[in-house]
Formats: sequence, structure tokens, C-alpha cells
Amino acid sequence: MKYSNPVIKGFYPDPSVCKVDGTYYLVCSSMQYFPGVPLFESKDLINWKQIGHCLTRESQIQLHKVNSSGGVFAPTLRYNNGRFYMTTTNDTTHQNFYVWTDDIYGEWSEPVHVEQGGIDPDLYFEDGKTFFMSNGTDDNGVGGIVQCEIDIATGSKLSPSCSIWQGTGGRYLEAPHMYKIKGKYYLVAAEGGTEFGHMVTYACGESISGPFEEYPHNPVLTNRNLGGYELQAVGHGDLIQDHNDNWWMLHLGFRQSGQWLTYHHLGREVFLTPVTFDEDGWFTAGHNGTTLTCFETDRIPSDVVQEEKRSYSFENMEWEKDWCYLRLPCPENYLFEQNKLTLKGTEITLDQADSPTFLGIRQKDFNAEISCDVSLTNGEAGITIYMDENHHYDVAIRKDKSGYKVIERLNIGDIKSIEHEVDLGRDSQATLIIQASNERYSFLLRTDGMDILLGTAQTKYLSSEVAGGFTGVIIGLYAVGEGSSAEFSKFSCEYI
Ligand code: 6LW
Repeated sequence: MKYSNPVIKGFYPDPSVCKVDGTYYLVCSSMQYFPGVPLFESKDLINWKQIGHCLTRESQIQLHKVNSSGGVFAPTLRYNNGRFYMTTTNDTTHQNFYVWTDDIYGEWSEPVHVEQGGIDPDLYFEDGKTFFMSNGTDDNGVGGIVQCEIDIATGSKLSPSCSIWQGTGGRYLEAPHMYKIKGKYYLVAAEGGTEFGHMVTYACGESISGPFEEYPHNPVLTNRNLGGYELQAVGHGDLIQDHNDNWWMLHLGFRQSGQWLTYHHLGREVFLTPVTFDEDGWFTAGHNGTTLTCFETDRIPSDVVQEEKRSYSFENMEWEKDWCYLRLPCPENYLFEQNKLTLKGTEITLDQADSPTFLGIRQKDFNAEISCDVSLTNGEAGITIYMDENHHYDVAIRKDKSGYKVIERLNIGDIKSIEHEVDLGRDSQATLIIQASNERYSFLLRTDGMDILLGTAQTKYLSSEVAGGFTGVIIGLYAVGEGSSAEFSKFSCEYI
């Protein structure tokens, strides 16, 4: 059968995967968004369904006023002795921790902290022992992939932290994962930075703490030499063996836009690439070490169909699984009713690295039409195409002394500008529409059955290359202004 990449679209970076009783589970990083660490399941590695989040309580993750692209960095998901473990870093507080659950559909534990620094922690279980790895600096000040043994019940270190591998010389050695395959230890990591030079490298050894011999043809996976190809920045992968013992890698990458000096704005997404071991115990990945938009493979049964939901509405989404907040939300400001959402604004605006009243979903594809009926009492409420507090485009209803208006506002770095206003007079409600393409967003107002184009803006200015950071565009419904309240209904996001 043929399958297409990405297998999970939109801002879902740094995937990590494990398999339990024939089901695959996957987690991603989530930075400043709450709940943290989206959790998915799949029966075939191609169709993934979100089943929840690992970090659902304030006591598990400190996100208050964290910087954008701070907060929750790359997680690792593992299963041992009937228990799931998810370990990650709060990059803002520089803390590594893990949470656990015995019920993958239930709540996760309070955090257990590990006193080893660095990012991208990994857990590896063997013969009753637990090894913890991250990228950073060891107890002697040596950099690289750093490892110690921990007590899994308490998180306390049972051995000093030692740097066990320094990578192949690429910048930003990160994302370490340890595996034991046919008696040998494989240390897989990412290098090159999570951008166009990203790559997966690995080394192999007889002992868990090395020495490790580098795979002679590293990087084993990278698209860095495929200039004009849509899929770029592939790296940061986790290996998994399927039901028929075939090996795969789930890893991140992005889809680029533009021709020269390309960019990406939908964030880093999840890709699936076949992995093959040779007789000497080395493995190769993908098509000559690259990832393709489409793989034809007989490893996946031909009756498996890759499905994709293209149409999203209040009716077919779940508030708790599909939507996310910025940092720590104030629950009183969100009222969920069947097919209707009421938001109460505060004085916190979208331009602050704080928690404005905001509820969003990832933009999963380039071409889309988003629309929503918004009705306002006071203040301002609408839809934002949001990258971070300094990079977002808003279409909203706003009340001022002369009555209600629809506005289109662009917020690009230091430039914050209301580009267009349409007077609604005493009418406090409107249908707001955003049309998205690879290169532009168009903002419209529908009134009396007519669409009025307010303006357009380039996707480029919301890209990671312009805004910086590790996130992707989120489609947010928001309200701003102390005492303001707005009702949202008939929300629709159709991918075209
Ligand atoms: C993550 C690091 C990376 O922790 O990006 O792709 C960082 N690599 O491994 C943030 O997602």
C-alpha cells in the first residue's frame, strides 16, 4: 500500500512512540500550550487518533508566563512492567521529570524530578534497572549525551551522570534514545538543529554506557540535501518494531513553502519512515536516507486505509482533546456548551506572553476555510491565526464608543496595525471568515449573505524563520477586555 507523510499534520513536534499489546502510542512536545504533551494511539502506525494529554493539571507543569517556545520540550514515552512513563523537560524552569500512568486513558501521576540537566530526556529499562539520558553536560563538565542510573520510584540518581557519546560533530546533538536490539545497544540521536540541516545519527555498542561505534554512513536520515523538496528538516526520531517485526522510525520534519529561502509556518509534524537492518546489525532509513511524501510499501497490510479528517466543527470535536489553551488558563473564563462556546475576556491581550482568554486548534494543512459566528457584548473577540504574541493575524468584532466594528489586525514583530475596519453600527454579531493558502491568509466578513474582503497577509511572516521558536500556527478563538464576553457558534475549519 501507499501512505503519505506527514502521518500527523500540524504542530506536533518531537514524536516518541511505544507499543503495548498491539497498539502504538505516541507523544509530542507542546511548549507553552496547555494541556501539555498530546497523546495518540494507532493500530497501524499510519492512522493516529488523539486520546488525551499527559500533563493535564497545573501541579504537573509550571507554565505560568513561560516564554513562547519554552515550557514542554521533547518527551519520551516508554512502557515497563504494566506502567507507561512519559519523561520531558520544562525548558523554562530547566527541570527534567517524568510522570506515569497504569491507565493510558486515565490521568498521569504527579511529576517525579530527576537531578540531571540538559533537554530531551530518555528512559531505558533493563533487568530491573532504569537508565536516564539527556543531552547536556555531565558531572565532570563534559558535554554530549549524558547518562545516569535512577531509582524509578523516586527519580533519585543511583550513579553519576556521565557523557557517553559526543555525536558525529553536527551542531545541537539532542533527542537521544537507547534500544537493545539483538544483544547490542543502539544510541540514536538528532544533530544539525531542528531546521533545514536536521538529521538522525546513531552509534552502536556492547555496553549500555559505551564505548559506541558510529554508524559509518551517518546521518542515517536527513533531507538536508533535497533543496526543492517539500519535506525538510527531518530528524529527531524514535524507533519502533511493528506487529510483523519490521522496523520504522517516527520522527519530525516540516513542509516548506516558497521557492528560494523557503519557510514553514505549520510547525514541525510527525513522519513515518521505514527502517531496515542489514546482516551486520547496522540500519538504514527511508529512501537512500531521505524521507518521502509518499512511501509505497508491502509492510503495511493492503486493507489498511489512510484516513484523514478534513472537516472540523464544534459538533465533531471534543473540547478536552482537540483544543488547547495558552499557558495556564483561568477556567472561569471558558463556558462550554453543546456546539457553543462563551469566552470572557480579561485585560491580558494576545500580545502578551501570558494567558489571554484563548482556545485553539492546530492548523493542519495549507489550504483551509475557517469560519465562525461571533457575537459580542463588550471588548473584542474573534479568530486569531496565532504563531506567538508578536506574530499573529486577527479578525474580530470590537466595541467602541461609536458601536461595533469588524477589524482585521496584523501583528508582525514590532508592527501592529489595524488594516481594515467595517462598521456594524448596533449589530453586535458577525460571521468571520479566514481563507488560508500556502502563501496567504485572506480575512472576510460575511453579512447579509455577502462576503466582504477585509484584507490579506502573507503566511511567511508567521513562519518559524520569521517568528523564531519551535511551534506552529494555531487557529485561536479569543476574547480580550475586562468584562467582555463573546459567544462563538457554527465554527468550521474545512481543509480544501
Ligand atoms: C527539542 C529538541 C528539538 O527539545 O527541538 O528537534 C526542541 N529537536 O530536541 C524543541 O522541540
